[in-house]
Amino acid sequence: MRSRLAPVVAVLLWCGCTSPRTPDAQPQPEEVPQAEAPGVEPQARLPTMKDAVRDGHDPNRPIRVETHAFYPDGQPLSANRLAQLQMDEGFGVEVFARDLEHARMIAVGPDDTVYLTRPKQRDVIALRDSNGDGQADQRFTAASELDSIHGITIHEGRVYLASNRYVWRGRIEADGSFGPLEELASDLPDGGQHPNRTLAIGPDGMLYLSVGSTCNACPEPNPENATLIRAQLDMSNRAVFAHGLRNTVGFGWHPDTQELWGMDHGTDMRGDDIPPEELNRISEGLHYGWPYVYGDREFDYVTGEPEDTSFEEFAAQTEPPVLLYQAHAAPMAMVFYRGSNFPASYQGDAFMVMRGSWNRHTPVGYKVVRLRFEDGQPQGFEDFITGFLNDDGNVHFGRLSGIALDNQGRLLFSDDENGVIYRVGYQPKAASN
Ligand SMILES: [Ca+2]
Ligand SMILES: [Ca+2]
Repeated sequence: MRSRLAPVVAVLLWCGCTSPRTPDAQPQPEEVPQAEAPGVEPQARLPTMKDAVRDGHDPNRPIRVETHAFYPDGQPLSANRLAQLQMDEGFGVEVFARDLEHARMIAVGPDDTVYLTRPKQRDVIALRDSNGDGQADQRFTAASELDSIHGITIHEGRVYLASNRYVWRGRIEADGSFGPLEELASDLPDGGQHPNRTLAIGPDGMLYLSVGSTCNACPEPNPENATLIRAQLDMSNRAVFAHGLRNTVGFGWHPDTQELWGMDHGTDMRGDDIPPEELNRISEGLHYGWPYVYGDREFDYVTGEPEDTSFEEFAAQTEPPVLLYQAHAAPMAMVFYRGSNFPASYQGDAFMVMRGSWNRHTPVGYKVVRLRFEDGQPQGFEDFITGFLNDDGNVHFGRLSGIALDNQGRLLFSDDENGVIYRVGYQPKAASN
């Protein structure tokens, strides 16, 4: 048995005072450590988180953490900005719908109706392009008065919706509207810092629900927080499928292997490059490390050791990620490509949107990323659509959150700040735009 005699004290240096990037908002402060505790060594002699990880630091001694908050200035969408977007040869991006306000998760119905959840508007709206010109020209409300509505998926003619505490299911009628919503669960654990649930139906016909952590980094009293839950489609036999996932918003099954892959959001306030975002192969019963270890089972000295064990013993029981991605990029929804529009080399790759950093000196993310797979194994990430963030990193016009495929194999993705859904298609003869 080991106990934390002296919790690690991290000295937080806000570089707003020494850098041109002035924080315009404070991060969630609940675990932000006190500036200096009595007896703490001078800052200059404290190891950084990186030093501590490298050198095998005593977990009871303090370390120094330098962290930044910087929010690029959000700009509206314009024709000029749209023309700045860069993507692979042969692809084109267009605005499918705009003025959507809090545009979060997307699902596409069998008749190509695009459904969009809007947590701040507490609704799900339906969008249709009836004349095939690439822009939605019909819009109606499919569901309303759903507090913190976020997750959406469609399976065998039914829509499944998730909010902070609830899961609902409803039939999709012939006109695209939702029939009465049946309440399948009303007792999901409180979301706290991460109330934005996502859900999907697996190849095993089971419902998978991501339940994020209530906090940035803390032991979770409710065993369902910071997990992926699995249940029958009516939410019976609900059980934790995987543990130690801080907030895996985007997850999905590779179409060939049926393996489950997800991107987990790393903890904030550990520095510009710690911890990396993680691509995990998610298997039943495994623990993925949060809040005590991150990346390749590195020890999080700011969180400190678990109450009842050591870092070493804890880490040995966790599953490391398969690939890492730049810290703070903020991976959101992901989708595996299984459509007919993109070239064959894209089949079985995953696309995901990176909403973009706030907890970093130089912003990262703000783009659509392709994750290449070969023989079912992930090979690496590459940019797919960039240009939402300018070269100086001080202006953006998109914080991307949802992504889905339509029935023609085109990619749809949403920006929840400007309220836009973009549509990406492949047309080799029109590559000049
Ligand atoms: Ca249209
Ligand atoms: Ca992990």
